[in-house]
Amino acid sequence: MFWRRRPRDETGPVEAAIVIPDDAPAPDAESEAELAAAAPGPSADAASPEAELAAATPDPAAGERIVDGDLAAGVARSRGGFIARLRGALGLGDPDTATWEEVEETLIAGDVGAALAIEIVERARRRRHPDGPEAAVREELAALLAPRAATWRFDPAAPGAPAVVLVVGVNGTGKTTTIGKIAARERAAGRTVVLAAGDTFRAAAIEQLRAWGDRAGAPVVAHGPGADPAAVVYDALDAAIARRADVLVADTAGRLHTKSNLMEELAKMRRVIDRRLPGARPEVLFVLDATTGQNGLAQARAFHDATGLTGIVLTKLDSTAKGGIVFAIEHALGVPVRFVGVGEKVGDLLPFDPDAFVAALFA
Ligand SMILES: Nc1nc2c(ncn2[C@@H]2O[C@H](COP(=O)(O)OP(=O)(O)OP(=O)(O)O)[C@@H](O)[C@H]2O)c(=O)[nH]1
Ligand SMILES: [Mg+2]
Repeated sequence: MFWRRRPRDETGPVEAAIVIPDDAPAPDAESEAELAAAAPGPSADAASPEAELAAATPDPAAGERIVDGDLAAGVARSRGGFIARLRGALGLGDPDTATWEEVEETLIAGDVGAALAIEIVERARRRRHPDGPEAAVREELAALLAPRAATWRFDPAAPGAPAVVLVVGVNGTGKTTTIGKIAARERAAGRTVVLAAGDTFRAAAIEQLRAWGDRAGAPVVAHGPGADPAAVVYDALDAAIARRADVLVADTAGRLHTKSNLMEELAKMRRVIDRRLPGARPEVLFVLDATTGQNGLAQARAFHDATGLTGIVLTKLDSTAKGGIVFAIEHALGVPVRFVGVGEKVGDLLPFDPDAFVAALFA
């Protein structure tokens, strides 16, 4: 293994790239001995490259200032789409059966899902809300989203260890972009971040992550294309621990949920984390493209079964008029939506706030 330090850029933070050659040993999570053999060595003495990298860790206060994206603008299409139709139906006075049927159809068209739409309408009808039927539907929708602490952040995976975040999902949903945005957010909040280039299918995927890492001031641990992703995660974990990083975020290949071997690869990454940090509780974020519709639920269930999801990121909310998938996915999985993506800019990943979301939809 060798370490390469990028030259200091006068305008940006120090950027350190950790490069591991293609022929680096790949740990097989089945064997402790193999894992130990693949480890880059636990401690950093003063003269080691690890120590040099630690000294080069960017100033925690030097993270790029990011401007938060606009939630109201991000849900404008949904507000003008299925929510506008719903309000149009309910705004005509005392709703009759036909009106409630239209509300149900509108919710289904907005990707809330048929079973859930029927439940919402039944409950809203029964309520006879003093502020009218629209308020009843709005409150029923809001009630589907579990309350969460506004102060939520990634927890250390184990005491004294970095938070470990695995980002999973099918092709093109926005995983790598989301990781870049998360890295920038964490850095802007003064935390240090290491990224793991666990999508080894394409060289371009590694380069894409490096570009985000450079921008955020987060070193990227990468092996060559085709390398074992679990080995990349293992090395990245070691680097993050040695550097006392606050957060390690691992990219993974976009993969079809029907391919069980690929699911097994994700499970192997989890085993590697658990062996390196016994009892670790990694955050497993499932990235769902909001424009996918109800098919996204099947994807999410398959990933949940394989890896045990702990959070959901709903991307491209800005590109859909059917934001009802937010309600559907939380209800179906019992896993919280943690972030929503409302655009391609670095600040366009917003921590999910249910009340603000519902208010923006009905604004
Ligand atoms: N409009 C919009 N575009 C987004 C958002 N998030 C990601 N994208 C775009 O979606 C496209 C795919 O993003 P990637 O991050 O490469 O997706 P990925 O899941 O890593 O893709 P693979 O690695 O190929 O599986 C890019 O063009 C992103 O800019 C979002 O919230 N809104
Ligand atoms: Mg990617």
